[in-house]
Amino acid sequence: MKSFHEPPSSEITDEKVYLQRRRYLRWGAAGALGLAVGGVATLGLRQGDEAPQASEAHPADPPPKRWQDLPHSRFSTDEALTDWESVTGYNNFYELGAGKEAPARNAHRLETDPWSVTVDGEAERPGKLHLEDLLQSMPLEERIYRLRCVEAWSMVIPWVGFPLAALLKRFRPTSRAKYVAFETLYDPSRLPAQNRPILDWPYREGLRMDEAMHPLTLLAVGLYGRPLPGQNGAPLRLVVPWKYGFKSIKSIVRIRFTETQPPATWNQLQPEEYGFYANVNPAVEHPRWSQKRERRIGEVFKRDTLPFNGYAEQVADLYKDMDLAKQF
Ligand SMILES: Nc1nc2c(c(=O)[nH]1)N[C@H]1C(S)=C(S)[C@@H](COP(=O)(O)O)O[C@H]1N2
Ligand SMILES: [Mo]
Repeated sequence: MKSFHEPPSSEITDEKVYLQRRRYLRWGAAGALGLAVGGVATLGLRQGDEAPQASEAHPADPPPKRWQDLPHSRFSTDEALTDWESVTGYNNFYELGAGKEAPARNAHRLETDPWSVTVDGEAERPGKLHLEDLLQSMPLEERIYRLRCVEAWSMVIPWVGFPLAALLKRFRPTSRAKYVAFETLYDPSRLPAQNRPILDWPYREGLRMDEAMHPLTLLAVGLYGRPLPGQNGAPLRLVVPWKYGFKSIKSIVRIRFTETQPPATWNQLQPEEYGFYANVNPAVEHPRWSQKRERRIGEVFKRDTLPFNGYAEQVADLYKDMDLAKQF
């Protein structure tokens, strides 16, 4: 078994290249940086990319009875689903280790019972919600969405969840609430890679209020009709299908209404590469790899990337007053 602390170079992901580069810079070995970045860029399909491994994580809990006949959302795509093994075996969840297979391997560490979410900030009725109450009271449905990672791969995932708006309304955001901030659990005993300064923990993300209230914005509690596996962000994660995957923050414990734009982890680390908005956009080049095309996991040939990941008709209006090449 590979040591979780030292992923082999074949598992080094594109997002991770940046982190490595930072480490090199900190050590003053700027020369190695060119090698690391250039090396990966020329490899094309890398080993860790090619054949997602079957998930070694504990099988997800059986679905609760009342999940058996969930309504199917009209917002679903009818594209072919990415298989369960890839959806649960090829992940980005740095708190459970870098490398696509590490999260599944380490997911058993992420104990999620009990779990609660604190909702506060600019709201008339701030409060704390226990996961069980949330699952009982929210209108669960199945929704099939495309997920597009900034690393230029994509999947089609059948989520179980409910619109974020349905939850947010319960807390009565005030007129000062212009943004919504999200935080992942901080607990190195359950998310062991938080013992290392890979990112500025806890992972944070944010949306503008209108984005958060948009009917496409989902809080997912399951996939493939089962509770979310740890590696996919159990027990509760955001899904914003028209944005790059890093906006879809996992294992949420806190939601906060704010007046100003909240800090977001990748955006703070490297704003030229990871915008706050991060709308999928084939016309905005990422400094390290093109966003024009993508590889759908399980397919051989690349496909064209669509503006807003194919959800332009529903969301383009949200940005009509913005220059998306500048405010990316
Ligand atoms: N807390 C947290 N959330 C996260 C990440 C992470 O490392 N930590 N990775 C993001 C990235 S880069 C992507 S592409 C998606 C991947 O979701 P999936 O593994 O369920 O496909 O989760 C996002 N949410
Ligand atoms: Mo990603």
